[in-house]
Amino acid sequence: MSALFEPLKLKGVTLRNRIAVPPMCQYTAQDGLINDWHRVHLAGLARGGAGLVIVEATAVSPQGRITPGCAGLWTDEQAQAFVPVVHAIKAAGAVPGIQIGHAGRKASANLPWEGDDHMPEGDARGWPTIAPSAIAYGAHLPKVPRAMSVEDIVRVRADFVAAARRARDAGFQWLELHFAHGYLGQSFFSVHSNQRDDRYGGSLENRSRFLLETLSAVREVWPEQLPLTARFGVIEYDGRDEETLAESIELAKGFKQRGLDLLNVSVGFSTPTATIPWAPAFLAPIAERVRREANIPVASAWGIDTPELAQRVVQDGQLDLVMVGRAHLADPHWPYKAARALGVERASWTLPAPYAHWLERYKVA
Ligand code: FNR
Ligand code: 531
Repeated sequence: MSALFEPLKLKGVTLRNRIAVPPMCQYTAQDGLINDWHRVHLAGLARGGAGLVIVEATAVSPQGRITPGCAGLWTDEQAQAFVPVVHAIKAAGAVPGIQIGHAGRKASANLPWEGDDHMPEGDARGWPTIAPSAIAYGAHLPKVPRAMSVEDIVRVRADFVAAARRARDAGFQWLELHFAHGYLGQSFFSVHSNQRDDRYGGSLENRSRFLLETLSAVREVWPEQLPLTARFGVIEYDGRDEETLAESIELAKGFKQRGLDLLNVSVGFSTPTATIPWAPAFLAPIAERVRREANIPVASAWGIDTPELAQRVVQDGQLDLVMVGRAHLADPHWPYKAARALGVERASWTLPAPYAHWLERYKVA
């Protein structure tokens, strides 16, 4: 049996295999409202056989979007627009997930193919940004954010809770808090971006506070039997990796104590001066260390795009769940082809019966 095609049971949800489509922004929403493209994009990916499809980073408030084209869950209308997406993903046999987040000091940016940079001051499409401290990310994101007051922190936490409620009511069965990639959650944890001198800054405990309080608040409204997860950057590649990893593992333990069911291990992306050692599955050994030391199920991504590599990282006990991103954009049938490449007898697990019957029976593919 192939480890990659073993089901994964987490709380009351069972994924048909260890392959997930990670959240991938489509930058095509209007005022946070998704449209037919999102439905085509996500249903198509779900039909390929993945066990889990996670909808892109969806903002908990207008100000929390990365770009004007990002999806949102701050209104009931926006939540309603996701219902057909949930149904389509389920109809394809995958579990519907969604990632909710706030972009913090990386918000108010152009679309990637229009510069991937902060919109200039005065540009009507942009908006003022907020963050733990009035420190800009730098490079292509030079805007200096306003330092958040405690009232701001309380409001944003409430926005996460409201978005989680909407995701629940829309029928999503997997929730991922976006605490990674230099956005608001990550920026509270990183000393690159958080130099507050109140209870939300300074010590590890204080820099963890926003993330732990937000997780606890969301846990109260997210159904106990549905997986509550978070994506978090455990390493920055900024020359202080050992210290950052040790702190991140302490945070992961705190996440677990407060009801996190799985950690999606990623990179911090808190500073433009990082030297990231890009390579296929470069994060898998890091994720394995978090999995072992924090004793929590982990997922991860980054260049895991061949069946053999995806199989290996699961078989070797590094990941419980593999996030296959760009390879899915290139080929929505990636899981089905992986099943055939790995000789998984019941490839039909990853295909709707009408497809499997004719493909398996007549071996046309
Ligand atoms: C991403 N990624 C991403 N990550 C995340 O946590 N939330 C998001 O909304 C997005 N959006 C996004 C859009 C696009 C177009 C790409 C290519 C990537 C990162 C993504 O989830 C994944 O971690 C990376 O792409 C690395 O995995 P692959 O692509 O090497 O398999
Ligand atoms: C990060 C990324 C870097 C390099 C290659 C692929 C992806 N992502 C982060 C995304 C936005 C797009 C870039 C989010 O987390 C929203």
